[in-house]
Amino acid sequence: MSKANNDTAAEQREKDGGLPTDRRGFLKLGAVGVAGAAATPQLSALAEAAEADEPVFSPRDALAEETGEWRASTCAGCTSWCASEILVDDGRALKVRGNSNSQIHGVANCPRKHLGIQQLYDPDRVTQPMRRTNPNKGPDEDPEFEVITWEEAIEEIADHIMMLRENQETHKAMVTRGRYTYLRPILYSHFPAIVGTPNNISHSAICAEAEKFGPYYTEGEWAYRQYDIENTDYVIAWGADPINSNRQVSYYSSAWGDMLDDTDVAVVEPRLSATAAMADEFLPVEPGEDGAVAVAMAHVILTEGLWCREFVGEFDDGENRFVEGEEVDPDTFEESENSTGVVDWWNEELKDKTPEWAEEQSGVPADQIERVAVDFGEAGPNALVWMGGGPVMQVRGSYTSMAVHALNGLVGSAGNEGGTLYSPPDGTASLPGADDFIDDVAQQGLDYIDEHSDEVSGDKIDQRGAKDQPVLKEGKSGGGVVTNNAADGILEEDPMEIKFLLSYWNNFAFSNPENQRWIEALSKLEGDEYLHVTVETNPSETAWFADIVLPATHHQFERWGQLRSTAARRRSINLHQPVLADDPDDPEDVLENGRLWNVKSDETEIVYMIADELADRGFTEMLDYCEQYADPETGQAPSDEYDDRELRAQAFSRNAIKLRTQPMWDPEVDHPGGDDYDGWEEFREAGIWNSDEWEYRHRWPSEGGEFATETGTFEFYSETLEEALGGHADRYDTDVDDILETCNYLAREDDEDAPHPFLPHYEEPYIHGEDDYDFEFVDHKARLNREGRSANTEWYQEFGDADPGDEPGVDVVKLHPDDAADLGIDDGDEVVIESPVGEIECTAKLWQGVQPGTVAKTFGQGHWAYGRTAAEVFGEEAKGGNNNLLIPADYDRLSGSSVFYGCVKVNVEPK
Ligand SMILES: Nc1nc2c(c(=O)[nH]1)N[C@H]1C(S)=C(S)[C@@H](COP(=O)(O)OP(=O)(O)OC[C@H]3O[C@@H](n4cnc5c(=O)[nH]c(N)nc54)[C@H](O)[C@@H]3O)O[C@H]1N2
Ligand SMILES: Nc1nc2c(c(=O)[nH]1)N[C@H]1C(S)=C(S)[C@@H](COP(=O)(O)OP(=O)(O)OC[C@H]3O[C@@H](n4cnc5c(=O)[nH]c(N)nc54)[C@H](O)[C@@H]3O)O[C@H]1N2
Ligand code: SF4
Ligand SMILES: [Mo]
Repeated sequence: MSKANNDTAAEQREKDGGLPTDRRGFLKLGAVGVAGAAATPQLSALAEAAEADEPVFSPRDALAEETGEWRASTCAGCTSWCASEILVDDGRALKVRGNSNSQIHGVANCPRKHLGIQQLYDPDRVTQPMRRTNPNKGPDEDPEFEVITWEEAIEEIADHIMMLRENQETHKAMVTRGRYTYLRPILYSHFPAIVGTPNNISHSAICAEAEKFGPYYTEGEWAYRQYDIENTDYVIAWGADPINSNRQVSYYSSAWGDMLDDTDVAVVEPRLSATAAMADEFLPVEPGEDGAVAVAMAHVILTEGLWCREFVGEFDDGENRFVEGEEVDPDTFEESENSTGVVDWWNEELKDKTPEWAEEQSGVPADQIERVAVDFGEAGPNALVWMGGGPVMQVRGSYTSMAVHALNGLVGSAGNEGGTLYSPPDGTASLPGADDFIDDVAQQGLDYIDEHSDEVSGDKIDQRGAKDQPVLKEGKSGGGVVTNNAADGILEEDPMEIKFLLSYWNNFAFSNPENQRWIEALSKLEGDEYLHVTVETNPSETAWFADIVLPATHHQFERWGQLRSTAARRRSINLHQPVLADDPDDPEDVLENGRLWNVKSDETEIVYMIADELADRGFTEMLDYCEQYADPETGQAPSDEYDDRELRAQAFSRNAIKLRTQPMWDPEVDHPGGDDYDGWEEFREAGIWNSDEWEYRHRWPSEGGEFATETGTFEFYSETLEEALGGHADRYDTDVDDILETCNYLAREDDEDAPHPFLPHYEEPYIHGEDDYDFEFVDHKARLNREGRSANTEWYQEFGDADPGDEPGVDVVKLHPDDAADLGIDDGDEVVIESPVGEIECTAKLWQGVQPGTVAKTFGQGHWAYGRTAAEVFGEEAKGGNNNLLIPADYDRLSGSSVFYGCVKVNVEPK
């Protein structure tokens, strides 16, 4: 049962009865299993059992009686990365739950976790390597994939890399990643470095970078927060829907109910979200106008005298001079050693930003802004703002990110009990690096940009660091990623042409705003000179354009890896394991029993196999790099253990995870405080390491700590941003105002009437189609979206009404009934939505939960590939509409983020 499929391609083809020639053949090939083309994998697997002499296994009985074994792994269905346990019996995954050893969420899990099993047994999974036979690429070009062996696939990849080396153009290679595990440096960083290309592009900028900008440029943390909801008295969920999406959903959705007993919740949202439906206050903000509400709340907190004296300071005589419209003399205020710049903030930005002013901008009633600010301020320091992507993944979102997050500073909840916390340290080990394995040819590729910096844009294929893409991650010009702009980089061949693309665990042809451009960019990689390899579980829209599709192990059930969770004041280190094998440490067992199909792990096994093939061609550096990964218990390198390449690759994978997590399990190696294990075996079985608890206020200078900012304090005036933006301006021999203008912000250093660029402030939103279209478009995540990966599961489709206002089985756009009446649209009508960049079709839903003048739509539907459940007709017709066809490719350029929210208007018409 559940054997790896080691048939040769020729045997496989014979079983398939020849090659598929129609576009559905792609799907059929992907799904072909051990027993041939007729049945789906589950069905064929069960049929095989029925023919055997052994008693037939009954999953139903096994489930009822829990006869199997609970084995630990990790769910990466979303960025919560929850530690999980899987009930496995006879090589079958039957059921999932949270990991009972987790001190964060225990056995609790979110509803999405269950969909993982449907992903594992998805009948449309890619089960073996495939090669494109149609030389032409395009949405209407059937790739006409044929099955090939791993051997053939890896040879073709190695040939292509050797060709780039021979032509001294290794910089024309590129790796993209979406989701990942912390074995990612191997494929994402070290592999490109050894090949010799700067081009590794992550999905982070279509994810949530702007959300890290505010925290970084106020308190020096480029990271997500955790929220001490057990000890807080007031939560403002700001464009975040924590019981539904965002992070640590398993934990928060189980802790939320208890919290509601004694904590007030306010939600700032343009639509009635799941969290808003249970909240004490719902502040219905006009999309994009969040900054106005944030600065007005800061204004109220100061005028009402509700700031935290211990964190912010006090007037020398104790009299509150934060009076509407009046400047404060800085000499009269003694700022605490914990913060800087509050008086500048008041004088330059806040003094006139009254709730009445904010009501005009945002539509949120002034008395509600005032009430929420007062209640929040009074609850401080046990009061927190939970900032999601909504208010910040916007054209001028970086500044809103600062303004919203600064509220946590004003009430002194930053790092404090009942406030916003970060992760305690975990001390995981760095993986062995690539530096010693970069030869001259590779170095030339890595130096390409430096040597051509006058002729090309930016530092990598996404043009990060170009004048119009400062992307100031962690203070550096070009320090972050501009994921979506890589499509333009490829199309413009700037900073270089791309001839080799390896994409893994992402679907950029679907998930990027204005994804039409990715379809163009991927179609451009056509012809013998080009090779696009993708490593996937499903025949996605991206795979449709690939030359080689490599079948990926499913992260939760079939591979080694590691992620981490951060909540309940702790951090945990969570293991992914090949749980279907009885002995995951044994590479033979993993290859034989640990996988459903002939699949391999992207970040480890595939790299090893390519390395081995390159060594056969005389380029040995990559294999030498891999062979550094000796098992820390036995000292054996992969090749000491096995001759067979696939077994060596699996040993490499196991060694990598043991090295990475060694501080967690090896009593001889220190960790910074948390669970102690006696050895690998004990840690592996537990599947998780829990850190000690976060120490409140340990970063406050008054407690002997330091924030990682220029001043070491929480900066209401960001000297850290002044330094970073100044650095980017110097790079282009210009001033900050020129950069801000180029990047479409309104702040200016030298203009008294403009907002100040180094203070958290309000900027009017930049909205595409503002004057020519009728409705603000509100995009949001579906409760059952596993990022972009659950669309081919039946439960995802059947339980579409898990989101307020949505319907099962159809993709709806939610319209206010008054707007619908004006348009002559009824519930259930088919409609066309048109934006300045594209149009989609879906079904109308009349709903009071959206404001007049706005329409809301969950992201996730609109697949025309991916599988037969996701698409209406695979390869031909989309099911519903992809929101990204409507959202323009635009950026919050200070953070590199693609914008999704408060950025576009659309028209809706009956079809
Ligand atoms: N269910 C589910 N959960 C997920 C994921 C998933 O796919 N599904 N993905 C995970 C990933 S990868 C990430 S990065 C995180 C992201 O987590 P979040 O950033 O919290 O993501 P969303 O749920 O999309 O939150 C955006 C919210 O902003 C609201 N919004 C839209 N426009 C505006 C606006 O102008 N102002 C304000 N204030 N709000 C606005 C939307 O209605 C929505 O509720 O979620 C993770 N969790
Ligand atoms: N309009 C709109 N667009 C969005 C969002 C939104 O809310 N609204 N959310 C954005 C966010 S926050 C994110 S993070 C991105 C995510 O977008 P991407 O980073 O592009 O990732 P997904 O679409 O989740 O990845 C899907 C691919 O992963 C493959 N896959 C699934 N499971 C596995 C596995 O276990 N291993 C491997 N190797 N492959 C696997 C599938 O074959 C599929 O091709 O989307 C962004 N796009
Ligand atoms: S919250 Fe996300 S990572 Fe956690 S169980 Fe749910 S889908 Fe998986
Ligand atoms: Mo994300």
